[in-house]
Amino acid sequence: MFGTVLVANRGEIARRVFRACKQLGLRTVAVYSEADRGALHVRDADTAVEIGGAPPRESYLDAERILDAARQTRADAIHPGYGFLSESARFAEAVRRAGITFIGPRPEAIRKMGDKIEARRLMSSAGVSVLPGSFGAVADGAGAEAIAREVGYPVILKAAAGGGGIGMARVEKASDLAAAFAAANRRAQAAFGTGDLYVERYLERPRHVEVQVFGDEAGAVVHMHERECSIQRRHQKLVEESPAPGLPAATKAGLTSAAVAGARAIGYTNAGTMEFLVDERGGFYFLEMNARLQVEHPVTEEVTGLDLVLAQLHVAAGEPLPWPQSAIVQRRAAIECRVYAEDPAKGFLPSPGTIQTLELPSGEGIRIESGIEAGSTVSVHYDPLLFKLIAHGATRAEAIERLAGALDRCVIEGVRTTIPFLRRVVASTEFRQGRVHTQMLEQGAFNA
Ligand code: MV4
Repeated sequence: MFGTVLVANRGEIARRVFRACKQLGLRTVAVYSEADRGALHVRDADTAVEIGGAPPRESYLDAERILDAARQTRADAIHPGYGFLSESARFAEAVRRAGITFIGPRPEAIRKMGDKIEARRLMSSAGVSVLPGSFGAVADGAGAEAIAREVGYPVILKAAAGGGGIGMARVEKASDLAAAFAAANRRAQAAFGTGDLYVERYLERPRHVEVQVFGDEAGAVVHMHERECSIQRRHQKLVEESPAPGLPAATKAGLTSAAVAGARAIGYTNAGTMEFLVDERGGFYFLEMNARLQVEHPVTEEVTGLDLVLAQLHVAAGEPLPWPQSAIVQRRAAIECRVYAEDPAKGFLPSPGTIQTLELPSGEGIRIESGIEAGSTVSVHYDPLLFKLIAHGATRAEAIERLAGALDRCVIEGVRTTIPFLRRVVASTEFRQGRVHTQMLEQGAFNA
């Protein structure tokens, strides 16, 4: 095991990783921007290095400054958290070249999964079902039209370098394709520096279900069951849970075995997530793979009783996965709510400012992952996630009951938060019946 771990991140995830490091007796290094001088994650670490200005480009996205901090503090390993540089193959490669362990997948795996066309092709070759569509970049509107004629309308144009919903366009009919292609191509070029697009048959009102996978350097790959993540707004997840309510047993079995087959096919190591769309009949289709630890990993931890971050540290140090598949069991139900500094009454407008009052719930079945305290400032420069509230129970009903109680006990003054919205979700009949899909917010399911 390495001696010193630097976390190239901030907020709750930096603190989560430090906690795991401390359990193993590892020395911890924080990096922080000017805006984060007083931040909790800085105080959690044994050593902290200021790396630059508040804008992420000048600090948390600056690979050179982070590597300098790692060399200066003699860090043996870097954990990237999520977001920022976590899925940068170039960063993972630079870390490796500096003789430092990257706590995550190999750069090659990050690169392959970052190219959504390549990911789709590799997963399809591995026997994982994908939606009908193109298996390469389409050259122009006419190329897209030829594919769409085969698979049927509506179709969706997606950016090869996209993911997370950026640069997608739904197209209803052939006469709209040329213009939609030009617009999506231009947007992808501007956002990613490459305009490559591919085409898929569009699936209406799907559920988003993902499978946590884990690989070690000896080639073992296991899954840690699924998470239902359909309650999203503009591709930002708001509520995640496991088990996925009402998922047919055959779908569940198909998803998990596809996820493992897909991860094995690319020699995947460390924590990753295979995302799928699930249709009303239980059919499932590979969407993309996230080559990182995800925000919602605590849901899986509460359900299985495993510690994913500890596992990441062990596996990155070259140790085998400690659990055979048979030891990874969904024993409980867990639900996570993401509390953001956003005003749901104003279209989820960001609400930066200073936290004046902060009272967070605790108790049986309640877990909080927080990056803030009273007096913290919520900067416009970063993701406005304040904390995650995770409830678990023996059953989904028990988890919901605990979650509803915990949401009612949260007191936050100084910024607006998504809590009023989350309370409505948890109180709703649709949610309580487990009848969720990705278009619920657009359809106004949880409006006040
Ligand atoms: C789709 C789709 C329907 N059909 N692909 C959105 C994010 C990106 N990862 C893929 N996304 C979608 N791809 C086909 N062929 C609908 C979505 C989608 C979505 C997916 C998951 C969760 C929420 C979503 C919200 C809107 C659209």
